[in-house]
Amino acid sequence: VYGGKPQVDAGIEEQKKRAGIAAPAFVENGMVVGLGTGSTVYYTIMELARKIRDEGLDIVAVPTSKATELLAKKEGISLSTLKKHPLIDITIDGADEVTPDLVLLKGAGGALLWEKIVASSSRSEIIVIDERKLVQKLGRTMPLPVEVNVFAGPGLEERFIALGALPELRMRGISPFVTDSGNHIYDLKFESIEDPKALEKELNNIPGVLENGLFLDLTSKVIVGCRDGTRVLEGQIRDDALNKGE
Ligand code: A5P
Repeated sequence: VYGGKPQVDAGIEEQKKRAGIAAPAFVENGMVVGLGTGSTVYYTIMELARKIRDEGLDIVAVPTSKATELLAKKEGISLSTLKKHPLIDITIDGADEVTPDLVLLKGAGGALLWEKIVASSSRSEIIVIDERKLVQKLGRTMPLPVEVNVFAGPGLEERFIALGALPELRMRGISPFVTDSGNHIYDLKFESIEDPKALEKELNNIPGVLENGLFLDLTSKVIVGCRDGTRVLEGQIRDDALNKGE
């Protein structure tokens, strides 16, 4: 399945739905749940809302974007914040690319900063994707989003080029795209990302860069919606590290 070229066909929406609605099976009464952003997690949010209505599931949720906050509110999910709940039991989120060792590229939807903060505050991070998202190496099918402070300006482009990327300021119409925190996003096109760990550090060391879309060592499980059902890729359980405050 890995390495397949992205292709859009009638099966993709169903694959997203299969993955999205499978994830709430890991949610238990009384949990604090991080809610990701995107069209796959949409199905997760709808399924959680259904379980709250029909089965009396009792949770509070911390959203990773204003869009998710609005949807969750509309669906009657009780919301909270990291201020009130700094430790999240389980987060369910989407991704744009996933490698066999569960390293993620995220941020196509522009929510990477809050998503990464919530992921790093979660005991367990479950990723829901359709099978197009499985890749051998990151950066080949999607650019890497980097959230930057507006003040830093286009001077950052030279820094990104020095790292081997072709940077493009994300636009919405004729104006730069603005994130939920009021920042801009550069999409960095690489031929392929050979060393995500080094790149993540190098990018976040550039003054003005707030966060990038590489998610390392954060994923507990990936639920992949496939043509014939779902399959689960297992990662690491983060309970211990978080409990010890490491
Ligand atoms: C949002 O910024 C992203 O990280 C999303 O999680 C990602 O783009 C997945 O979205 P889809 O499920 O819509 O592909």
